[in-house]
Amino acid sequence: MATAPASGSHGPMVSPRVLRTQVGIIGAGPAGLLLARLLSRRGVDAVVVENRSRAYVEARVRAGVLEHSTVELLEEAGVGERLHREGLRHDGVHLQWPGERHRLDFVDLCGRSVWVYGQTEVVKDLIAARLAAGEPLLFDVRDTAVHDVTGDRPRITWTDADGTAAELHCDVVAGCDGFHGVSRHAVPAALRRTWERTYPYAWLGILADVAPSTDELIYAWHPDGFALHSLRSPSVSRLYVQVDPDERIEDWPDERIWEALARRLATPGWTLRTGPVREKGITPMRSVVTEPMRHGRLFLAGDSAHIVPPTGAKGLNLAAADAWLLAEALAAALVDGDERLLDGYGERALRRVWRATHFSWWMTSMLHPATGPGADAFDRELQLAQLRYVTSSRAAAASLAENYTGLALDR
Ligand code: RFL
Ligand code: PHB
Repeated sequence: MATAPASGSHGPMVSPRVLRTQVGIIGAGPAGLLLARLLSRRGVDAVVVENRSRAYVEARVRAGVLEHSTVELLEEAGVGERLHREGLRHDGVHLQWPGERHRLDFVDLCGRSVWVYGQTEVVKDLIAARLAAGEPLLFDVRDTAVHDVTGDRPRITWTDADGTAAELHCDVVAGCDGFHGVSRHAVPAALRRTWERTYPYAWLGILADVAPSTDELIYAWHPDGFALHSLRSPSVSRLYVQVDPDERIEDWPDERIWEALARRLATPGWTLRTGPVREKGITPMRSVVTEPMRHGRLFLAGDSAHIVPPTGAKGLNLAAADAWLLAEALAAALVDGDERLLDGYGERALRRVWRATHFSWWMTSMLHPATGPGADAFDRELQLAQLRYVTSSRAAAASLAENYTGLALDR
């Protein structure tokens, strides 16, 4: 079924442009773009509306680690080619604290790997594939709003970049508009339940034009605060340091960031290469889960329903898993007329979300010492005891490896 203007194109000036599709998707982040692609492969039409420009969403630096099953999903979506050419398979990570660096070998521990391939690249590939297929994807829309989701004919309205009002009639609305989007608020507050944990620290992240000083990620505990050495390519490094949540980026000139990284990542016989900083920013750390993920004919996916702190590298992967679950359920409902998967969507998605929420909280709690006058010596010793355990017990290491590389999608 082609997505086409339904009416209104010859109406008076005040008439909105009216469109019709099966699934109206709000947000062109990983969740919305992947959902659209998986639906298209299953013969279901969608229109994607995004309030930012294409250039903006393609440049927004965020996650970098893809679980095994996310890679498989991207292959299924027909965008695995560049990922396999330019992405870097990682078979393990390093965990360290002052004086000690230990490698966890994921392949040995659980038979799986992860891939380092930036979210920016995933998003670029998905956008290119959608546009090449001639499928609707509208950027720069304003005033997106969701209507009538508890009836049979939900709608999305917005204002196009040229100022034209537009209205999309659909069978189902997918709210993939991230944590600051509008979709979640279409679930009445009285029906919504939110679980939230705000952590007393943030990550200051940089993207630097310098060859990574490591082949695999290094997660470092240090009394000054956590540090992470990640990468994007053989010539681009991505690094983070724990800072107070109220720190201002202006107070962190590049030299100060490199000094903090060098001190926290220091290990005998190893040096940190430094280089020009291309991008830097501070990200607060929080866990949020909202329920329900379905309200009538509105379905939430990705950050619109849940946020995890980045320590477990789960945010993008959860968004991808939601997109898969929702695509399967929508195809069953809209192609085969079987609504059972759709009815179970929220429960299935939330089971995985809570597992990832626990893992992300656990990694975060193990690796971030309280700093400053309130620092608790007891907590620090517990963190170090946990790090020693996870790097010396095969059972503990295997548990970390299994969670980090990700559960199979149907679990
Ligand atoms: P996204 O990527 O936020 O995409 C949502 C899209 O919806 C658009 N949008 C709207 N469109 C139309 N109308 C509206 N009213 C709209 N409101 C919003 C937005 O412009 C955007 O394009 O959510 P999605 O698809 O669920 O994907 C989730 C991931 O992006 C996210 O989980 C991760 O990137 C989280 N995250 C990180 N995860 C990691 O695993 N490692 C990281 O290093 C990492 N860094 C980050 C992050 C998230 C950040 N946020 C949300 C501020 C750094 C940051 C800064
Ligand atoms: C990243 O490369 O941006 C990255 C890697 C691992 C994390 C978080 C972020 O846990």
